[in-house]
Amino acid sequence: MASSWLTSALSGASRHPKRPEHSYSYGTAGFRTKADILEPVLYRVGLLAVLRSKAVKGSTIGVMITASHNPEADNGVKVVEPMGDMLLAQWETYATSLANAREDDLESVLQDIISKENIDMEQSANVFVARDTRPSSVSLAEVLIEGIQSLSGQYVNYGLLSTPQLHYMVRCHNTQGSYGKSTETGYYEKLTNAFTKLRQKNGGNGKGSYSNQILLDGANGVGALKVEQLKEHLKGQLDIIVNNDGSKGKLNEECGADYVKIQQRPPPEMDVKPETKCVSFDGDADRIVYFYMGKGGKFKLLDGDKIATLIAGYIQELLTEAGIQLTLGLIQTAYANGSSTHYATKMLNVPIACTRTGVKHLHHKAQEFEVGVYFEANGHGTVLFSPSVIPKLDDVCQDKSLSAGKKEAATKLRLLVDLINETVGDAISDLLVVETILYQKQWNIEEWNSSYTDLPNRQLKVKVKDRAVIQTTDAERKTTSPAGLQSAIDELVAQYNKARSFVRPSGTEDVVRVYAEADTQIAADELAAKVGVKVHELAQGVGDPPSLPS
Ligand code: G16
Repeated sequence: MASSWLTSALSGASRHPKRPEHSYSYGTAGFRTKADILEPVLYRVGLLAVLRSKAVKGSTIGVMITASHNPEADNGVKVVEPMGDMLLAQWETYATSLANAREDDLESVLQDIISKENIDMEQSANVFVARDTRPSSVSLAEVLIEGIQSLSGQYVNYGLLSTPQLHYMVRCHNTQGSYGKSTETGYYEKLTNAFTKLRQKNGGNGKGSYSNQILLDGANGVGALKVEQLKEHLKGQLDIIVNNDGSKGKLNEECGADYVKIQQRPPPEMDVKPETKCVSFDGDADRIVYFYMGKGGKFKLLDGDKIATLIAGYIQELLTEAGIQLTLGLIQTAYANGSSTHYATKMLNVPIACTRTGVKHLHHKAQEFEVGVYFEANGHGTVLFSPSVIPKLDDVCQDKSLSAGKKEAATKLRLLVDLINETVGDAISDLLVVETILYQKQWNIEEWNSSYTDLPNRQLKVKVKDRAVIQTTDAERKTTSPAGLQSAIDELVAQYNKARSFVRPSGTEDVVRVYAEADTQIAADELAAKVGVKVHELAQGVGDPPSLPS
């Protein structure tokens, strides 16, 4: 006779049947597809989250319902590990098997996970649930909860949160508050306390051209709502004006960090005056880019690479001032602008590592350093501090034999650790970190931008019949399939100066992404377009070949 948990799980699954024509994959950042085919996936992720919680002896697991930068009609789901990081690779495989299991195979897939992971089904389980502002997220959360309850899991539904806030809550809860209070207020308090103290320490002599005014593009998403709450805790230290706050426009439509980065222009809804410091979040507020309109109305983007080098440079300065030796590394992907890599290695002397796209890959690589700064060019990133760092900082802060300057630098670093959400890239935390550094340097956005000049670049999307035909190697910098594509890219790249180009299948959208950079914008655009046409030709393109944004 089937156990009661199994009967309950299977009967729930029959209420949310999976259609044979749909297949799902736990991709770059969880499951992500059209919202209207996600119901069976959400139910099964509910089951998975309970199993994962039981497998880690009842520690709390997080589940975030969001499709982040994707259009409003899409949705998705990401699972958060007990320390707030991303789901283990082995469990991604289980998630994909569960999501794709036929009704009559579900029992064996569940039993297989339970036996491989040696899960005690009597163990209690706890799941934190949150969602973004997509209309579909409400009903998908209900289905997820049904899945959790069918395996008798406990849950807390936080409703609307940014993705990084959920990651933070999960970690706080599992570490009994040593990382902070596992409430939304606790999150704002932790960040703004550290921000305020750093601002006091940094003094800000007011002699530079730093401005505390920020024009924010909230992508019509959850970040816009959360920034309004943040402002209450900041008590006027930053003057943030929120645009695209969700009151009229659609989520990520002609707005948001991805739009600004790919289109290389401000959202049309924003009235951007020259030199005004602007910031763009994505739909679930785990990405941030800065931008402004420079001289002659030229759009200037300060993306994840500029943020990463600013932060890495600041940490390095503080380490030097404090006389502390730690291994500091910067993790990037193939999308990192060649100038940023050059600046980090030659000017900052910070070693670089390159991984595949997906913050989960960067996060793991960053753990190899005592201080690992990781950012994707799209604005997704954070800093990780190894467990040995805080005691080292505390030793310097308390050592009476050391100079006041050294202790002060170590104290600032200690506060910076509290200002950073280490669990995952966090637009709100990253904003506060950037503003801290700019304030200390008394820089305006133009001064920050002048640290190095990006090589002109262009990204395009190509629709193909099956994007899985594109296979890559060398951290996605080269293709191994389809035959002839890499040699065609090499030949095209050779025709331009300082040029580089690569293509890869997206893990969040049904497209192939093309990246090109070169010494001029015209050359980068031309190269991207030519590579896009090659992809279209060799990988069974659908519709017209790609064209440049008008
Ligand atoms: C997600 C991932 C990022 C990745 C992005 C695009 O971001 O978390 O690491 O860079 O997708 O991935 P791809 O090029 O494979 O589509 P988000 O902000 O959408 O969750």
